[in-house]
Amino acid sequence: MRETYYVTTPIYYVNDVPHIGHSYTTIAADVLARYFRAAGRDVRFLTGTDEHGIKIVKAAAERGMSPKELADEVVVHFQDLWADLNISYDDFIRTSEERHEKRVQAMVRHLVDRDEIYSGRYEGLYDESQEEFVTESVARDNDYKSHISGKPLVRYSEDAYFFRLGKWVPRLMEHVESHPEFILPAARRNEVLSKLRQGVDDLCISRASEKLGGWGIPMPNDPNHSVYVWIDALSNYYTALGWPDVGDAHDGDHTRYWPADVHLIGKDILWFHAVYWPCMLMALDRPLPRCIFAHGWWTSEGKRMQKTLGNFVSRETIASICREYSVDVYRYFLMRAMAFGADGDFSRTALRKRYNNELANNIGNLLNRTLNMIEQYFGGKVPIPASVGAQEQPVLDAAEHLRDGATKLMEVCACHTYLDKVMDLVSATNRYVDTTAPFKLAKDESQRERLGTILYTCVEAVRIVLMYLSPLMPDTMAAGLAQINWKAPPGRTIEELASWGQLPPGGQTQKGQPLFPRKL
Ligand code: ME8
Repeated sequence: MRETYYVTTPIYYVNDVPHIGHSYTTIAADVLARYFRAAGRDVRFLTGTDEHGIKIVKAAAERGMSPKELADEVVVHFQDLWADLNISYDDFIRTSEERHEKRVQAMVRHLVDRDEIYSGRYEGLYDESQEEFVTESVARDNDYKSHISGKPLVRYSEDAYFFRLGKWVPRLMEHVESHPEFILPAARRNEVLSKLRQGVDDLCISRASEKLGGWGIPMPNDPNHSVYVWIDALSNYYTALGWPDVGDAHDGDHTRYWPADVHLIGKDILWFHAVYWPCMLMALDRPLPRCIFAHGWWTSEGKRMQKTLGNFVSRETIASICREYSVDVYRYFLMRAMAFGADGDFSRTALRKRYNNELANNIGNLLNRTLNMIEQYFGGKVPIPASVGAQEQPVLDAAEHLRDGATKLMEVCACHTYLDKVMDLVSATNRYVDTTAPFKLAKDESQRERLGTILYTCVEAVRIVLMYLSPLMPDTMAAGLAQINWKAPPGRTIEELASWGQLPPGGQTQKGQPLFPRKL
């Protein structure tokens, strides 16, 4: 098994404040990071902000600020939200930082030296809201509007530099075809492949600096031009690790963490990640990331999120959900409500329903009734189990399936299937309580040993459930694990800790506040 795990989120534009979409990718990355830390890997988790480009220049001008002032103001919203949502990133990169700018220049310099870049003239259309060059035919199909924002495309005509993208496409296709996990989910991979088969032009990778008011990273071979914002942005995944070496304090980490294990992104930015970025890396003779995973988009209350529709899940909405439920419940809902990779809908009603059904009735209730019975029948001490039999088997099997599959599932970002397995164990244990009816056995003193086995089985299953839910709901699960008096011996992996029977009998349980009080 690999020792390290490197996961990244997109770096977010600072033209506007964060919303549910940003929080989704970041929470998913955090869940993966926390899982792999628990699995014993040396994790590097990177997020940050994308601060150059015309979109930021225009947003700043509208607010009467310089781009740098706008970035400095908005970056705080992202950092605060990540602190609120308990995001355990290791590094936060801003593309306006010197450590990044110097390395982008060094990278572009390598490309120039390798004759991967040539000068020419760009005559065509540009989608300023997506920072994307658009071909005439695609523009026509979309009525000369952005396919994402619907804003009119802008015509550019200027001298520019081009990257020999087309030259690398055959090799990229070979790589995509021979590495089924390079682009996930599979449906997205097929979309990329079919678009690649239609042929790809070289990529314009610069913009006249004056058009950007000088805001951007100067091309190292021609300071009158700035590096195209997507080239600048994609590089962050590598520059944050200190590549290329430029002789400053940040040199070095890349040898340990590169190639990235997964770039988590939304489906709208797959093409940049699955085509431009790997082709650049091939041109630089660097290893490719192992996986690019494109998740789906949230609608809200059944409609596309729009500020004017009043259904925008803003930072304020997120804060109010966290106040009403908790940060952990918000994290859980996002990861549970839509299969990772598919689209899904956010609604307060769906959130309440899932909260009551799954968290309050299933998980919280299982913990509560287990602790109640241990308290009532064993003075709160974890009972000693006798031998397990056929009735226990479905619970043990569910725990084993979970333990067996967890890492493999997380390696392909199948967070929803991972959660299904946790919920299978919860259901198996709730069914077990119903069929073994410990509250009836408790009335018969001769069944005391059996009662001990049943309650041990319950509390042990609860322990494993809480451990596997910890990457999603770290604080709440820590509170639950304290209630059953679980103290994990240090230095052991989740897989080791989740093998059956690790909870020592005799420990004093401590029934506390319900983890998930029912909401009316
Ligand atoms: O694209 N549901 O930044 P960004 C789910 N700077 N995800 C959503 C969403 C929704 N409704 N709306 C947006 C950029 N997103 C670039 C990235 S990376 C080198 C540069 C997601 O701030 C979207 O899919 O516009 C994207 O992954 C992310 O928010 C960042 O968007």
